[in-house]
Amino acid sequence: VNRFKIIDSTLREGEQFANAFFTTEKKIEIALALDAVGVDYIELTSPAASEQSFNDCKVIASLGLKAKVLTHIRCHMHDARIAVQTGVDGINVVIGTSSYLREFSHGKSMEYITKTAIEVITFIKSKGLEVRFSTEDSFRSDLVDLLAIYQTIDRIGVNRVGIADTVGCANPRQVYELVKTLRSVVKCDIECHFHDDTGCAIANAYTALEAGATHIDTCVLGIGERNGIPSLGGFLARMYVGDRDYVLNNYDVKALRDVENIVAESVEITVPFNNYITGYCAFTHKAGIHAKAILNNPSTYEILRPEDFGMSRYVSIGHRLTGWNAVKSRMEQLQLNSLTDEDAKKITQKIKQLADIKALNLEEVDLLLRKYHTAKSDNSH
Ligand code: HCA
Ligand code: CU
Repeated sequence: VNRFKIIDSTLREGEQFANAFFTTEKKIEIALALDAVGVDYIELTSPAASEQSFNDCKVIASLGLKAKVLTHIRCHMHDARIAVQTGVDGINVVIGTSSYLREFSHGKSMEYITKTAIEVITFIKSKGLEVRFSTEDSFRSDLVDLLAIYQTIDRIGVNRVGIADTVGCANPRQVYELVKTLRSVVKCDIECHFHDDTGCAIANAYTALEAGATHIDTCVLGIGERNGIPSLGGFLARMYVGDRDYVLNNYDVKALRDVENIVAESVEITVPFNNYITGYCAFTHKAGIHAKAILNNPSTYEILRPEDFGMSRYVSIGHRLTGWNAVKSRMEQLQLNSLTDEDAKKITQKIKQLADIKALNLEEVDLLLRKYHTAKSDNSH
C-alpha cells in the first residue's frame, strides 16, 4: 500500500461538524495551510448550498494552490450547472443508494439514479473537469445494484468512483471485500470515505487501500458530521508506518500542527490529548522500563520519529514509576557530571518516596538534583 492520494474534506465534510462556521477568510487560511501539508485535493462545500458557498468555491479555486480543488454536489443537473461555473478542477458527485435513503430521503429508483448520473457526469466531462461518482451509504446498499451502477459509470468514463460509509457501520473486513470486488469490475480510480462512529475510520481507510482503493477522504482533526471521518494526521501516521519515505517525500508532515491549530481554534475545540502525532502526550514516555530503552534507542518504543513531525520526545521522570536510568539522563542534561550511578539510584528512591505523595514536575526534579549535587560538592571540599 504505497501509493495513495488524499482528498481533504475539512472545507466540506468538516463544515458539517457541529461547531463549524468558516468565514471566507478562514476557509482561505485553512486551504493555504492544507496546501502547505501537501494534500492532493481540497474538497469544498457545494456551491448550491448558499450564495456564500458559491463565492467561496470561486475564491478558493482561484488561489492557485498546488492541490486540486474539488466541490461536492448531489447528483442533480441543477447542482452540476452551478458547480461548473466556479472554476474548480473537479466535481465529486454523490447520491444515496441504500434502501433507507431511497425510501426515507430522495425516494428515487435505481433506474432513475443511473440515468441522472450519466447525464450529470457527461455534462461535467464536457466542461473538461475531473469527475467522481459516489454512492452514499454504500455498505447498506444492495451489492448487485451498486456494482451495476459503478460498471455503467466506469464504461461511460469517470476519473473515480467512490464508496462512502456514511453511517460508520463498516468494519475493515467488510471494507476489504467491497473494495476488492469493486476493484475487479471497474478500471477507474476508487475513492473511499469512512465515518468514525465506531472508531474504524482510519483502519477502514488503510484496508481500502490494501484492497485497491486509490483516494482517501480525510479531515483535519477528523472533524465532520457526527464524530467525523479519518483525521488527516492520523491517516498520515498510519501510512508513515508502512512507507516513511513515501509519506515524507509527498507530504510536509511538519505543517500538520499549524493546520490543526487553525482548525481547532476555528471550531472551538482543543487538540485532543490523545491526538495522533500532535497530542500533548504523543511522544511522552513514562514508565522507567520504557524510559531506559528509549534513551538507549528510541525505536524500542517509538514507531513515529518525533523529529520527522517537528515534535520532540519527552521522558517523564517525577513519578513513582520512574527509573534511575531516566534520572541519570536528566543529570547529564543538567551537566551535573560529578554525580555517579549510585547517586542516581539514591535520588531515584527519594523521587519515588516523594511521588508516592504527589507527582513532581520537572522543575521540582531538577531542584532535587541540583541540591544533591551542591551538597555533594560541599562535602568533598
Ligand atoms: C453525507 C455525504 C457524505 C458523502 C461522501 C462522499 C457521506 O454527508 O451524507 O461523497 O464520498 O458520508 O456519505 O459525506
Ligand atoms: Cu461523510
